[in-house]
Amino acid sequence: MIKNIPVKNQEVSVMEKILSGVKIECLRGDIASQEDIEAIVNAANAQLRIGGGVAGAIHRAAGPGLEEECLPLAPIKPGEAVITGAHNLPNRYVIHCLGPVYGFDKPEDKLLADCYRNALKLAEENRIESVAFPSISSGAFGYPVKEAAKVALGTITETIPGLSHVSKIRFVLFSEEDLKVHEDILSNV
Ligand code: AR6
Repeated sequence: MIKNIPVKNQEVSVMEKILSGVKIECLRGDIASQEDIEAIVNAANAQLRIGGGVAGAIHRAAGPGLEEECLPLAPIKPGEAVITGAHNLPNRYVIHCLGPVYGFDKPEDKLLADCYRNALKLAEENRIESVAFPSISSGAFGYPVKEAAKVALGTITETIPGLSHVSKIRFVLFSEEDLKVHEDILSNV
């Protein structure tokens, strides 16, 4: 189902599907501007420092306190996730995941699936109700977006029957093409 929701006072078109009582949404936007979401997920680097892409957008919006909180938690390995506060972001938490570098960290599909599983595990442990993910690894880390989306949505579909706190999972895609890829896969789940 496609409907319009307000994000930052603008109407945004969002595809949604309910699976095992959990609402899964796909929309085009900026992960650092998801005001109605409790935890956003960072496509982090191993050192949990400000970087480019998602990590740059999140750290810039959060302010330097986020990097200070992150430093004692670093380094993390591909597939791992850690949780911090959200500082100046409009959310309560940031869950930082290190995705695999495509063609280098192997097996990349398992490591990418681990990111989604571990992020949702942390969300459950912290009684978080809504989580927004970017497309982890599909930028600087080179994972083809369609393959990454299959792993992401497949892992989430497998994981949601065991969730008791998370009731909304949002994919925030940066480009219209990436949004279409996710919508196509979600409509076939
Ligand atoms: N909101 C939503 N999606 C975004 C945003 C944004 N603000 N910015 C980029 N994307 P990437 P990775 C999309 O490179 O591949 C960093 O430098 C982007 O188009 O952020 O896991 C870190 O420091 C792509 O589809 O993450 C790491 O070193 C997706 O988000 C490294 O890059 C992921 O792109 C992590 O690489």
